[in-house]
Formats: sequence, structure tokens, C-alpha cells
Amino acid sequence: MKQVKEYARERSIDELYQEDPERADANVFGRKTDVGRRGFLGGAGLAAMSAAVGGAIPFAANMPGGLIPAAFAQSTPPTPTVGTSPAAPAAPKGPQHLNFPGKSDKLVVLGDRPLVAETPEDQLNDDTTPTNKLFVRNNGQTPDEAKDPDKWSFEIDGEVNKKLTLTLGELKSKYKPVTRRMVLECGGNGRSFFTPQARGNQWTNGGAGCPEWTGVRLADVLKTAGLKPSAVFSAHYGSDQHLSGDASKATVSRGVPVKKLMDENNLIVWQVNGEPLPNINGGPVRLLIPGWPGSLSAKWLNRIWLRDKEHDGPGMTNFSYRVPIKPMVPGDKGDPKNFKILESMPVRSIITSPANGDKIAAGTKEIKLRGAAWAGDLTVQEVDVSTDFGATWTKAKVSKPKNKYDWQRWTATVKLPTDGYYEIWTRGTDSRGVMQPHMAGFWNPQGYGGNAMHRIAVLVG
Ligand SMILES: Nc1nc2c(c(=O)[nH]1)N[C@H]1C(S)=C(S)[C@@H](COP(=O)(O)O)O[C@H]1N2
Ligand SMILES: [Mo]
Repeated sequence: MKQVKEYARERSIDELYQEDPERADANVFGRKTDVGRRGFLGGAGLAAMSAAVGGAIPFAANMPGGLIPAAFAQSTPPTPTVGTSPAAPAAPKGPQHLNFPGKSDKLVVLGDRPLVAETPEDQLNDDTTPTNKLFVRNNGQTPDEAKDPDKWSFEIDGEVNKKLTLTLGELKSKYKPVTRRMVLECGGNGRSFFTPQARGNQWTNGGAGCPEWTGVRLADVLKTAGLKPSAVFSAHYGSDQHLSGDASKATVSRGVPVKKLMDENNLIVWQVNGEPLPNINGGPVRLLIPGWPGSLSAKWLNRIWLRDKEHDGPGMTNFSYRVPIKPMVPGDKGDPKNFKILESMPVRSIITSPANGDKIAAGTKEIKLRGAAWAGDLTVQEVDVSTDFGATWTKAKVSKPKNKYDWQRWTATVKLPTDGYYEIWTRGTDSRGVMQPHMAGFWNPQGYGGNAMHRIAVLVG
């Protein structure tokens, strides 16, 4: 009786697994587990799971108990519901696709006020991310399109020898332009893989893209203004309005220590992939501060303020863009004193082909994988893939970055011994030897730095 009542409520599969993975297994797949490895079970439980994922599971013996099959965990938003029948998980709710001029309808909306849309991993299969597939992360209202982009101006003030006001026209004529392929990645990328769920947009791995940016070096412009010795930190501002409509409030304003600020890879950009930067991605002019959370890369740039202390604008304090110093109890409130600013983004590898949920012709014995990997300020040393729930791993061929902060494309060929349901996993290792974890670690209330290994489901036959 008790169980019937419990499952009469709509629950997400993640919720079920969060509370008690072994019991969730039993409820979802119609069997009781008393050992942690599913393969020892066989029989009815395995049959039910195979039915649920759509095929035999050749490597079932390696499948960790309590692991949500990628076939269910795949969808965005990542909260498919389990119906009233415990034996049959209901089809996941479909993702909401973006309908926006200049953007691909393959982008998935995570929020519409403010507008937030991510690029599913399989849509990041191009070596250079096309502009129509570049994710969108607004914190406030999208401003109106600038009528005369070359007249767009921004200010550099605060701890500088000479306060500057520069127009886009002047930027173009006075400084040497550079073009770089660089990753822009939201600080919350990977957030949806935290358990329990963390506050904020539930990004899978799609809060990232790697287009070609054209602009001038931020450091060149800052040298014209001349930093005073008292300048220790920056504060970046854009012209977008706060959702409340209060013009005195900034939507988000973040900054970096001067050492990072003067890095030659930081750009003030006005072009992406050779075209004017679209309004939705911060045009006519934005900052691009690669390697660190995307929130530093102010869109609709109108001010860079040099400060004599750490910036305290919206997005700088408390738990915002901060990670725990000492691990905290997942789900706890947390103590701001135990938090530090998230700087370099962690290593991440994604499979961009095939797509999660792809069906492959019966009898296929080998498939080619493609993906991308990047690691904040660092490079990627190694990418591995597994088709047997992590029992064995194959090294992928990883390309060199075109320039610093470019992502690294990778390829691998894997064998699939028989028809059936497979999960393909990938994990990246950065140039310091740090590897992605199986589960998002260092839980924090707002879910930053989540870089669990990426996995997809494929069905052969
Ligand atoms: N002015 C302004 N700049 C901003 C934001 C914003 O809301 N307003 N969002 C930031 C965040 S959180 C991210 S991840 C990136 C996203 O850039 P994109 O929308 O071009 O993908 O822009 C950053 N710059
Ligand atoms: Mo972000």
C-alpha cells in the first residue's frame, strides 16, 4: 500500500535514484537488489532493464548498481518522470527547442526569462562552432539591437592614469585585430549532474562553444589607459537591463585579478566566425576572457572599471561563481567563508558523434566516435573512451589546439561485439594529470565546476 501511494506522485528518475539507488533499481526495473552489481542478478531484473533500454545489454555484468542508464538520463531538461507503474519508466518529457532568429532550433531552452539555451553535445560536432549553434546565457533583458555599431562606446575608468572612452570604430582603426578560436563556457556547465540538484540553470554539457572570435587584445587597450599600481582587480559591465527594470541595478558584473586581466588571450571582440557579433551573443562589442567562467565575458560591453580591491558586483560574492575550499555535505546550506572564486574551468570531454540515443544498424561491429575536450587555462593531455561501463578504456586520438584556449577535437574507433544497448563513456585528463570524475564532485549550492564524465546511449540493432 505504502509503495502504491508513493508512486502515485510524479517523480523524476533522478529523484528516485537520489534517495535510494538500489531501491530505485528495484522499482524501475522490477526486481530487488541486494548486491551492488547488476550483472549478478540476471533473470527478471535484467530482462526488465533490457526491455526498458530497448535491447540486450552485452556488458550488463559491469553495470554499476544504482546507475541511471544513459538512455533515461539523456534528456534535457534532465527530469523525465516515472509514471505510476513502477515497472515502466514513462518516456522523458521532450526538451523545449529554441525558436530565435539566427539560432538553430536544435538548441534547448533552459529558461526563457532570462533567455538561456544550451547546445546539446551532438550539436557541437563541428570543429569550429557555427554562430547559430553558440549557446545563449542572459541574466537580464536582451537589449535592442544597436543601430550604428561603430558608434558603440565603452569606458575604462577607475585606477587608471587616463580615463578612456572608445568607440567600436576607434577600436577597429587604432588597434591590431586578432582572430582566435577559443572556448566560451558557462561557469555552471555540467550543473545538471550534481546530486542533489543544485540551484540554477540545469546545463548538461552544452553551456559551451568554440567559435572564432575577432577583436583586439584587451591588454593593448588597457595599456593605453595605463594601469595605476593600485589597480588590482577589474569590474566588467554590459548595457543589458536587470529583469526588474531597475536601471540602477547591474544584471551581472564580474571581474578578475590584474594578472588574468592582462593575459594576451583576452579580447574585446566584435566579430564571431568572420561576421559581426550578433546582438543575442553580446554584439556589437563584448569581452572574451577565455578559460574562466563565461560570466566574465561581459556582453554589450560598456564599462571596465579598474578597482583597488576584489570586485564585489553581482556574481562575485557569497556562493556565486564560487566553489568550496573544503568539501561540504551535499545538500547543505554551506558557509560562504568556506568558498573561493572559481577561476580556471575544469577539464571536460564530450562525445559529439554519435548522438545520445542513436540507433545503429544491426550487425555493426565497430563505430567511429568524435568529440571535443578542453580544460580551462590548461590543455588536455589524454581522452579515453569506454563501451563497457568503464571496465576497459581506449585512448582517443586528440588534436593539438590551434591556439591557446582552443578546444581539442578527438576521434576514436571502438568495437561493439554484438547487437544491443551500449553506453559510451568519455573522460578527459588535463595537462596536470587531473581526470574527470565519474560523478560531479565538490557539491556546492549553486553547482559550479561539475565535470562528471560524459556518457551516451547507443542501440545496435
Ligand atoms: N552583459 C552581460 N554579459 C554577460 C551575461 C549577461 O547576462 N549580461 N551573461 C554571462 C554569462 S553567465 C555567460 S556564460 C556568457 C554567455 O555568453 P553567450 O550568451 O554569448 O553564450 O556571457 C556572460 N556575459
Ligand atoms: Mo554563465
